[in-house]
Amino acid sequence: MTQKYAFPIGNVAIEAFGTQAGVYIRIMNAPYRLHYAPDNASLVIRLVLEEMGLSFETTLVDRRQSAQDGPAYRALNPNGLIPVLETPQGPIFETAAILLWLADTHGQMAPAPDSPDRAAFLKWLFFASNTLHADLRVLFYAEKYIDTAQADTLRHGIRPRLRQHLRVLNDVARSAPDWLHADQPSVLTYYLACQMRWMALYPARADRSWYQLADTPYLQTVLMNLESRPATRAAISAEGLGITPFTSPAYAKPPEGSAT
Ligand SMILES: N[C@@H](CCC(=O)N[C@@H](CS)C(=O)NCC(=O)O)C(=O)O
Repeated sequence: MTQKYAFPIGNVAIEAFGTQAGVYIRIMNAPYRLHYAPDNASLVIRLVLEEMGLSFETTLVDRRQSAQDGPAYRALNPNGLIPVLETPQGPIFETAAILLWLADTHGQMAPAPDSPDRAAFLKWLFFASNTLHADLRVLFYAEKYIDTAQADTLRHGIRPRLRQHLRVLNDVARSAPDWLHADQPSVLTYYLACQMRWMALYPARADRSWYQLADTPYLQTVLMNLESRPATRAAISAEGLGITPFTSPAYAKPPEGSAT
């Protein structure tokens, strides 16, 4: 018989299947369900699930209908942001939290908690999330942070910060730690690769000449190597990303849904 997985719905922990009244349970055929929109932050999670060889289902969040703002999605993530990964421990949101949880749960793609490399890995994972990704959101969604008339000024101001973040990360890649190495991907590698892809593409009608992959040659090598991996090929096919999604990205032509 095919294995079934019991999922709590909402941010509720359960001790054992069926033991608590009032907890809604969804029965699924895979241990994970990724709520995704093409070429959104959910792409990082898809790549990592594929790279770890984990079985998962997907549910499209229809951005054309602003489904991320609707009550069903907000029950999973009250912040209305993509992605969410439903797990047997409940839904997880925040990209870096999902990545760290997957790495620790499956003992893959990150230094283990007792590894001497753990501290260095964690500080750069958090930098990628708290600083790089947060600044990228200012670039992509400037109108959420300031009056529309000033949005371009804000975008102009954030670009030098992003370039500086990339310079620093390129220096880390030059020292080639196991968790940012061209030969073997970590969760952080895929997170950075996706963020660099988005810098090259979004926002669609803004100046993007400030971003040149060749300015960060050590990161460029890391990204190039990711493109030949089966996990990347699977994501290309699922989300219509084109053949060089990290080093020479094109807008997604997804089989379902839309990026914005
Ligand atoms: N801090 C969040 C950011 C996620 C995020 O920015 N998601 C975007 C898609 S790539 C989103 O949901 N945008 C819709 C919105 O801001 O309304 C995370 O790391 O998961």
